Amino acid sequence: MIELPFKNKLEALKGTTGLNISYFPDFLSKGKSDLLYKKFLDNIPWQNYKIKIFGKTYDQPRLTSFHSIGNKKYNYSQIGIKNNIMTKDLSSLLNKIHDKTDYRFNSVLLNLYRDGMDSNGWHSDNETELGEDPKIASITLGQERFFHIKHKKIKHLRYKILLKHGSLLLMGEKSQTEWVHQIPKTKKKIDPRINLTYRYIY
Ligand SMILES: O=C(O)CCC(=O)C(=O)O
Repeated sequence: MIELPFKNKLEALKGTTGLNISYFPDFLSKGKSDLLYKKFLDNIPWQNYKIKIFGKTYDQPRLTSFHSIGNKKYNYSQIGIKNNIMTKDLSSLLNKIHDKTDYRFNSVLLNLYRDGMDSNGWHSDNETELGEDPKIASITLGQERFFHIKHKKIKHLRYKILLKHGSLLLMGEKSQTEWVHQIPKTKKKIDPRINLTYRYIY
């Protein structure tokens, strides 16, 4: 697996791999990132949803919370996720993302990875309500963790990026239709990480 950014030239990869992502390591200042991390840790209504795999029920290996403008329904992983309001902090991050890209978003799914055993398995964000070619804006706060991305069909196209505190990762065209991503577990003793994935729900 090749670690990105590869000499900081993510753009150069587009032509060869078709991987349409952009990474902004310093999207938020250290002060703002520290503040939001603490606020979200204390105030987001984190919930541990259950998932069914082959008929058996398990706790999801992370806590989550979904927020949207205008009470959008999201059938995320079929876990019956509750809709919460878009708070001031979540909206101001949304505006900051909109300043950086032409992609548009109206909702956000937050994940709290409590330790290295919390994770997010290989998947793409491709629920019907996200439309035909979903784009995702992903902000990391707290512990840096590796993000893996691999092509669904071309085996050697596998990359990883260490997502920094205060960073933004934009996943563009075809990133969900042709690629899958994950946050793997780690045995290292690590701090919690909060991730916000902004999405557009139709
Ligand atoms: O935590 C991350 O960076 C990725 C989150 C993710 O893949 C998801 O919520 O679908």
